[in-house]
Amino acid sequence: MKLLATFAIVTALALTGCTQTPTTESQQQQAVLSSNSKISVEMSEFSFSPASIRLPAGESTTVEVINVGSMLHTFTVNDLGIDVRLAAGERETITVTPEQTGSSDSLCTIENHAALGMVGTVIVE
Ligand SMILES: [Cu+2]
Repeated sequence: MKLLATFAIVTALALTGCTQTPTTESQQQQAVLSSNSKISVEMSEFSFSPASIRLPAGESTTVEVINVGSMLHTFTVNDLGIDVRLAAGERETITVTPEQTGSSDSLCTIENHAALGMVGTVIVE
């Protein structure tokens, strides 16, 4: 909180103390914030919810993977280098910036979980 308050004061001084295009820095920060969207994927026996997710190409997306089931699961997307392994009740947040558009398979790599339904699709567009 202390850091935030200090930042706000500094920003206010910068805005009032300068008459020439003082907003460049804050405009850049807003662009970064707006391009970073967030998606959640829940894992359980034996499915991903949602099974299909969409990611914007060339942009950073935060993906929160949550294991709401009672067994060990993974959220694995080989094409995108994603391999999140979580025990029951665990969650992990990753950041993905896919460069190429297209469709990739997601799956759980534990035993026969994929065959039982733990498969999905990641669409980069
Ligand atoms: Cu699994």
